[in-house]
Amino acid sequence: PQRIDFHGMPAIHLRAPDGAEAIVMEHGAHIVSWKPAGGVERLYLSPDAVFSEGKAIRGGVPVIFPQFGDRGPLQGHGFARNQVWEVVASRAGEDHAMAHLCLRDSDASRALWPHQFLLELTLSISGARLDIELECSNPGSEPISFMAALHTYLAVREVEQASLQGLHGQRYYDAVKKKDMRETGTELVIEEETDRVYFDTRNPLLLKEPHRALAIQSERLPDTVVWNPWVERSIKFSDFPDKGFRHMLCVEAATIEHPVQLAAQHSWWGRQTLMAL
Ligand code: TA6
Repeated sequence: PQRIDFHGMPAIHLRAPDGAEAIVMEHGAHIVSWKPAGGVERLYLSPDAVFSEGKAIRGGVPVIFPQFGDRGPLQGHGFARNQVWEVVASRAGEDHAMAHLCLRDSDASRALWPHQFLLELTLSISGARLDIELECSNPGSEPISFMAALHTYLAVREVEQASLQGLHGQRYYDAVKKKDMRETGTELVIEEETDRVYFDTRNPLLLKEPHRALAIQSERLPDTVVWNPWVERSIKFSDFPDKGFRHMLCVEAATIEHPVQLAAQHSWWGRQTLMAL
């Protein structure tokens, strides 16, 4: 692993012996690039993303903690994505490369959220696979409660030619229509603004595109958010090109409906795995 400068900020470039690559930033423990072995970039990073202290990066894998969106009193999606994490370890093994970063409560975090915590992100790449594990420990003497998400922006060649399978029959909240719904289709094709939280999803998902696919699995992150801002929302983002929505789809592994209740001196973890097919 190599320390690099990525748009003016410190990052780690991981390279597995099989050629798989990823870049993770200290800012937010934000994964901004992943190329499976022998493959092309599979994460979407906005070409207009802003890299600046305290600001969220548009694209890659923002770590959402301790609040999802505006479902609470904190700033949108919490603060973990806007703070500088510490690199605990990074190494390449015989068949993989990994990095481990952590974020502890600080004066800045306690001013926003008055709790002790230790958040850890471990990413590991090997061949066609990316594993992202988020762990939270409660070193304090009081229970804590939080939501979390890996807000993964997947790269697609043309969103209307992509379909997401595995959500059939799932209950979801449609944040565009502001309604509780149930998925009736066997595959989801994005043809309009889409912002949904699917609850208690159990199946692996498959993002299919002409000539390629991506398997998406999660463990202990039971909800799945599917987001594409489409035409009008995209125009409102200054850090996102007007046509950027054509080349991304967020498929996020999250725990939103039932926030994690973490007793003092306990820890929790959740994981998202992507596998290029
Ligand atoms: O995960 C979907 C979502 O919550 C959307 O509602 C949308 O606003 C998006 O995340 C991006 O949020 P951000 O705070 O990064 O602009």
